[in-house]
Amino acid sequence: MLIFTTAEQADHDPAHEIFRGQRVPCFENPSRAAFVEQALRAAGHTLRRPDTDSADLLSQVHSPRYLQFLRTAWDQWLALDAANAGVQPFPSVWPVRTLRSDVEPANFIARLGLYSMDNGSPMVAGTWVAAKAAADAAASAARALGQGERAVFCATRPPGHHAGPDFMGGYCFINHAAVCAQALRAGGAQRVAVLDVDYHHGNGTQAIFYERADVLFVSIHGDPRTEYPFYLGHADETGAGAGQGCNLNLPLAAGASVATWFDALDTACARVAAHRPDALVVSLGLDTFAGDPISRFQLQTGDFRRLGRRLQQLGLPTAFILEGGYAAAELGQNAAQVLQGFEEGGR
Ligand code: OKP
Ligand code: ZN
Repeated sequence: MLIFTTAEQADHDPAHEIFRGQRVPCFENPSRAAFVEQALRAAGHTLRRPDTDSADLLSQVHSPRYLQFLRTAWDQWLALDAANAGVQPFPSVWPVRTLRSDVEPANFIARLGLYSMDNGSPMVAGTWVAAKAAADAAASAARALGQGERAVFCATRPPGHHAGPDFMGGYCFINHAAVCAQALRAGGAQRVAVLDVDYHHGNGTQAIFYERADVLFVSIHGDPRTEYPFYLGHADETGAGAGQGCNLNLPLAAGASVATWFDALDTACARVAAHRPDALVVSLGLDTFAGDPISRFQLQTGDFRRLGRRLQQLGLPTAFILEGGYAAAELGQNAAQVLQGFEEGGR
């Protein structure tokens, strides 16, 4: 399988995030990608760098003013005070119901809140460069599928599926799965399906494609009544306008069994197949692992091989985009299992 990794991922290395009101080390850190790269090399895979610029695609899934902010945010932060070089900015105020989001505040922290859904997306000097490189990998994956490659894996970070049209959130800045789906459409795919198997609902991807019939979004995740991102991901969200019926959420109770999860996967795969897509994008979160420190499903390492095999059975050109997975030391073997299952599925 073709695999893309980026050197720039290491530049996105925040020191801490806010967890239950305290500053704690970031769960989403460069070691995650390092463990994945190490395991994939050990399994005999060859890793490559992205070869496609995603610049034009970014403006097809994100708003111009959000991209402008993301690109320049760190410089804006430094312009306030040179000492900010060693300080992570966090939003503390958000334009919720009745407040205006059409006027950009002059205050940086207020602007950061305007473009954030939470205070859980720590930003540092290298954030834009790392996220953009991951988007380039997603664009490269779409191009490779267009050229006849059967499957591609983007072993990239930061993740992307919480990033919406004009906001960051949940460690995500650019929605790489959306970039990939959009690139596949631009490359001639009539219909695309995005299957999100991360523990957390991919609210950003859902929002980006909610009113479109050409991109189906299907997600299996912890029930948002108790799990992040809390405010989206319910079963009654089925799409709107032209996209009515092209969104399927399969929320499962936190703690759901492995059997329940694979039943949901069958339901998800049946919906994907019914869409008759020309290509599949998998938002591959590996935080469904039993050992994940911030999630509550129960998959074991061997179950990821079964996941890969099941996805291969769809018979579609497939781009895997790494999303979550915070048991860093086990992340590499879990990713390698998905790839192995996918590759042996055809034999
Ligand atoms: C990202 B992905 C709050 C800590 C919780 C939310 C989890 C984001 C998961 N400071 N953060 O879907 O794996
Ligand atoms: Zn997740």
